[in-house]
Amino acid sequence: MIAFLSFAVIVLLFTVLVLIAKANELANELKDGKRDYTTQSKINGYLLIGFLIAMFAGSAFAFKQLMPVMIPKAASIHGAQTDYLFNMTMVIIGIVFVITQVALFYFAYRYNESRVKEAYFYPHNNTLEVVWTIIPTIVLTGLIAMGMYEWFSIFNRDDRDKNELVIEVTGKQFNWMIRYSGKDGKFGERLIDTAHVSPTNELGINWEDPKSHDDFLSDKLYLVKGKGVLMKLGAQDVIHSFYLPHFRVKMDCVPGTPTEFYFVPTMTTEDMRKYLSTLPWWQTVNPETGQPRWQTFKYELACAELCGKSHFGMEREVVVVTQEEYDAWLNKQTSLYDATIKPALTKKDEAKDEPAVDSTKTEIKKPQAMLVGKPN
Ligand SMILES: [Cu+2]
Repeated sequence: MIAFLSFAVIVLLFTVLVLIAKANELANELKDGKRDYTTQSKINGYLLIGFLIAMFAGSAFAFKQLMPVMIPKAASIHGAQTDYLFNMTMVIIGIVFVITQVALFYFAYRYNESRVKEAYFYPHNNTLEVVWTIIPTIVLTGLIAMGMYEWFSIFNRDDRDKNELVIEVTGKQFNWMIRYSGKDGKFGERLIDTAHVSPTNELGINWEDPKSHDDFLSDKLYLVKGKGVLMKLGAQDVIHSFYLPHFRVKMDCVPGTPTEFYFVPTMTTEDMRKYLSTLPWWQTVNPETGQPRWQTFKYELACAELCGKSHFGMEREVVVVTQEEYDAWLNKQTSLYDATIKPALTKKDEAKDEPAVDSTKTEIKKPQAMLVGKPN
């Protein structure tokens, strides 16, 4: 409400100012009998130059202030190439932007009416037309070609690590379900039907499939440095977007349409912290933790699709470790089947009179922490 009222006040003030200026103009016209734009043109000319200077000074200031807090260098192989493309595009369009804006504002100032300088009338020049059509065409085609080459190399299946790690991530309002295939490296079957999907088995895992017995859910996304990882992505309700900013990974998670993204992390969380400890902003103390910022740095997984009211809470920590650390972590995980289904089956078996258990319909409480992430 306050925002709306503030906006209304600004609009009304602006309208009043415009009307006063208009009335003033009409009064002058009535007094002199003719319109005189000279003074207005002079003021406008200086305002335009002022705006040009303020725009570039403001941009330079914003760059200086914000560059140190921007996301650090890419922690994946393709990410470095993506950054290179991004920076090159920024430099090229930046140069064009500066030249065109300076020319636009300077000419508006230089040829304003008060200076009584008549602009040279130059309606057409074929050579000029050809030059300023061909040069941007070549540059843009080059940029698009490089972008396409990069896109196809990211999605090229032949270049992939043969021992890639496969992780299944399913987005839902408002959480991520991260499933690992366990020690056998194979995911248990999922059956998306009313017999299998239930509040206690949201992914619809078929417990009769032995491959599902070592699958586990993790509240953090564990990755291995230097090892290719294939993210198998999906969504349960609306479109979400799997976003790993530090790895330059972003892919939509679409209900009913599986998507995937393959990449290779190049820095462990510790490597990144070590790198950040060399940068001035990251050395400053975070008042919330009392520690230098680099010490508490964490990679993150976020949802980049505005998917509902708690969209902001769809955040998970990403941990990149070495293969040995990953193996140790893997050994500590308890499979979903062992943690929830097996104890229930044993319990039912003990009560001999009970009818046989249909494991797919068994209603068992899962540890809440495994499914419900706490928004940080
Ligand atoms: Cu989302």
